[in-house]
Formats: sequence, structure tokens, C-alpha cells
Amino acid sequence: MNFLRRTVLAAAAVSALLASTAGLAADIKPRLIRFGYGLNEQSNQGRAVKYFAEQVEKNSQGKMKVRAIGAAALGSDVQMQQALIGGAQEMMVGSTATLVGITKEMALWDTPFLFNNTKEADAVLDGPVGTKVMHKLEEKGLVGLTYWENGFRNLTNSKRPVTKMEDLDGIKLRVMQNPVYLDSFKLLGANAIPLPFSELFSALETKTVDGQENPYNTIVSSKFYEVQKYLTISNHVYSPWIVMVSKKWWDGLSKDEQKVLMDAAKASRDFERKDTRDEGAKALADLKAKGMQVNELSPAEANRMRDKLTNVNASISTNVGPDLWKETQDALGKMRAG
Ligand code: TF8
Repeated sequence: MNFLRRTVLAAAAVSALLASTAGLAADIKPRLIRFGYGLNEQSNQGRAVKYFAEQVEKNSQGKMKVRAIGAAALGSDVQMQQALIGGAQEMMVGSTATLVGITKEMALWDTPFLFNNTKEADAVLDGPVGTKVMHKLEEKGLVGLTYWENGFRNLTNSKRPVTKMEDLDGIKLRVMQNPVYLDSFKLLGANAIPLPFSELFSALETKTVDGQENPYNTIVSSKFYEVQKYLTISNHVYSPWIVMVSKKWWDGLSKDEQKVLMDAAKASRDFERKDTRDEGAKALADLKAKGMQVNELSPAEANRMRDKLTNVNASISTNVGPDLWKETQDALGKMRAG
């Protein structure tokens, strides 16, 4: 074999090799993902979005980049949902409660006292019921990737300690833009006022509203302790966050690109839940140290509230459909039995 022939053969071998690896190589193009969220960068939400962004970059060899935009700089949850549907924004994370106007089945997660603990929440959200509810979004132009934990919600206000239902009388309480929350707190006697989260701090500061309800983590990260004196441990509802993608944009991605996002979403879910729970375990002590006056509801008072709130269950069941309602109750029943 002369030199030339050897060179030609070697070149042919190299190009054959390149062709075969190109076939195996992932179909990933440079992509910029604008990912909006409502809390600030220092919150559990901010940390988890950052983690998600790192995973996406890593899994795509740096081709897919996530631009994380927090503090509702791209708008409130409701505004971002519309931007995703229209294709003007690629991704967001926000409360499931603000999605009920788009996908009525999301109201399932607004059921007061639905879950007794995070183990039940994880099992139902990650199981068949949670998946079914999430897939409903697709009919409306959204793709849900995973649920993150916002958490069990607790009441704060600047007026007085709330130790019984009657203490809520006349308290102007900000609620999420969601009919179940509105009805629930009206039933309990509060003057419930729906407001986007992005307007909440200043509404509390100017006393446009007296109180609000959110998990400990958010009361810490959004510095509500600066404008709220009283905290009632009510754990009245478990609130999920949901990570979503614009369906318009998602449908234009390759299978490999979709997998990069899906894998990162799953990893971020595990990261976020652990981080949120670790922070939550310390948050109550933090809030006391910041000067909040904390009280628990006595079991008798908690039961009175619980009884009152069962009135909203019938309307939730109608809205989400009796089959889904029953499937949820059965799943919980099974878990509680064994
Ligand atoms: C609320 C929610 C918020 C979320 C967040 C902005 O009270 O709990 O934490 O919607 O994504 O609005």
C-alpha cells in the first residue's frame, strides 16, 4: 500500500466513524429559555430555578441556556401563564392555584386539609392523579413537567393573634386569585381579597390588607415578618408549585431537547423538595427570632375550621369531576390504611 492509498483509506475510516457518531449524537440546538418565577432569587423557588438551569446546561453540553428571571419581573403567575400560552415566554414556575381559571382540575390541590403530610402530597402529586391533572394543561397550550413544593400554608396578620375562627372576623386577608381560597376564607369570616403575589408585600406594608397566608419559607424569604406581627400555625392547605413550558415552543423541540428539560425538571424537583423542607424546619425559629408572635390552633379550634371548610369540598368535587375526586380519596385512603 502506498502512502496515498493509506491516507485515503484512513480518511474514509475517519469519515465513516464521524457519520456513525453523528447519528448517535443528541439532536440539540442552541436554545435560550426564559424562565420566569415570582419569588426572589434568595428564596427556595429561586434556588431551585438556578439548580434547574445548571442541570439543563450540563445535560445539553452548554447548548441550552436558561435565563432565570425572578421577582415577577416577567409578570405575575397569571400574566406569565398567558405569555407561555402565546409563546412569548418559554418556561415558568408558579402556584397551581392560579391556574384554575385555565384548567379547572387544578382546583383539586386547593382542597383544605387534603394531605396530612408531605409523604401523602408527594405520592399523590407524583402518582397517577397528579399526572392526570398535569396533562390536562396540554389542551390549553401548557406542558407541565413536574410539581415542586410550595408547602403547607399558615396565616399571618398585623391585627391580632388568631386563636379561633372568630378572630378572623373583618380581617382583610389577601388570598391567591382562586375561587376556592376566596370562598374558604369568606366562610371562615375573613374579608378575603384576591391579589397577585407580586403586589402582596406593599399591600401588607400600606395596610391595604391586614394579613395573608403562605408557607414559612415564603414568610421568611419575602420578609413578611417586617410587616406582619402574628403567625397562626394552621397548615390549612398544602400548596404545590408547578413547572411549566409553553406548548407552542415545546412542540418545536427535538425529543432529545425535551428529554434534557424533563430530566432537569425531575432532578430539580428532588432538590427543591429537600431544600424547602430543610429550610422550613428552621424557619419557624427564624420567624420567632425576628419578633413574630406565634400561636398554634388548639385541636378543637382546628377541627371547627376543618368542619366549616368541608363545605367547599362539594364544589371542588363538582369542578374537578367526581371520578377524579374519588380516585384521590381512594389513593389517600389506601395510603392511610397501610
Ligand atoms: C402565593 C403563592 C406564591 C406563588 C409564587 C409567586 O401566595 O404561594 O408563592 O404563586 O410562585 O401567591
